[in-house]
Amino acid sequence: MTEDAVAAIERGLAELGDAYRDAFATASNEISLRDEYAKVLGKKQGSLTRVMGLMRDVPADRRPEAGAKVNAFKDQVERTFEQRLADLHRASRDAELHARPYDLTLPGRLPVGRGHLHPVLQTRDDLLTIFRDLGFEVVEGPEVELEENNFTKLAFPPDHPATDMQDTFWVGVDGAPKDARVLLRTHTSNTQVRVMSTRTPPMAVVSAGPVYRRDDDITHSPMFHQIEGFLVDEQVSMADLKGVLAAFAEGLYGPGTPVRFRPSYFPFVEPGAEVDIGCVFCSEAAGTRATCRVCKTTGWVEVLGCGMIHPDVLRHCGIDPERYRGYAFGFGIERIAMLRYGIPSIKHLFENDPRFLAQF
Ligand code: FA5
Repeated sequence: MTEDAVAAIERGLAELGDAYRDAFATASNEISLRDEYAKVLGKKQGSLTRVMGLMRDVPADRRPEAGAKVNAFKDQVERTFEQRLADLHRASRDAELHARPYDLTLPGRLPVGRGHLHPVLQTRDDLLTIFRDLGFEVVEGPEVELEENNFTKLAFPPDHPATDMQDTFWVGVDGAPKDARVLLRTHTSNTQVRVMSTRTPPMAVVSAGPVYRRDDDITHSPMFHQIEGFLVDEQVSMADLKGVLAAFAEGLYGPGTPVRFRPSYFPFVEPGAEVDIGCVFCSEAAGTRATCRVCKTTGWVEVLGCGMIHPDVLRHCGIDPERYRGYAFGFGIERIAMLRYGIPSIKHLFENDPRFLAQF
């Protein structure tokens, strides 16, 4: 029986002979080569695998001799396979290199949809254009800011609720020196401070960009965009501010758009006001006012905060309040975009759903 096992192995190897060489050589691609290889060395059905299975019956003292024969045969098969595989790879690479080249300048066969700016950025650009046309210079400010430029120089008292951990995103405050604490700016008024601290009047500047607050509901988002504008000169009054904001409302919503100022409080302006514009979604004449959800039937929608820059703020920025005065205003771009396009929730603007964004 044991002699038979060795003999059977030898007979098996002899029968296999070198037929595999022809089979490998005639395989014309990698898939058929691998099929041929599996016929010889496949785990279950391979012809050589079956012969190798006979090793189980070879007695220990004859195993080295029988094993050497089997392994030598197997090595030959594997070497031949690897060699052929390398030849096939080289041949297909050569074919690729010598094929007719692709013309990369040809137009694509499928039309590619064109993208466009996000509605918030479209609105931002339109607003900046209005102010640029009114003579304002556009300036950028940082989103990560010192507490000093975001709050202190704007005359926020240290215990103002806006400076709270619950309202503002502070950055690495632990261990920071008290006068160098860093935060994500809560409004674009930081740019007002930066520009006023480095230039001498006159100046008329607008700045737009993202701001951050711990806010989250249907009209409030933790990240939103603001535009800040301000002007400092020797002869400046609320009347100038009113004229600029009326021009802005007309630029945005058309001639004759009504504007109304309501007294309001911001620590960095005196006097301060909030500005409402006439609701563009309803009208008394058309009988739609009584049900308007946008203006809550009042006929007015609040869009921004503004006022005459507080003398303390001018002083903090190195500007003499005896000689100069200024006005400033700031508003949320999302709010304007929502009114402009009739978007009922601020969330739509940040979900990035292409079905929504494609409408603008
Ligand atoms: C300010 O941020 C002042 N810096 C504006 C200002 C500038 C006043 C210069 C005076 C002089 P307020 O916190 O009200 O003010 O924000 C201004 C506008 O930002 C609001 O009218 C609203 O439209 C928008 N806004 C505020 N919080 C959010 C929020 N979480 N999500 C979206 N929009 C917001």
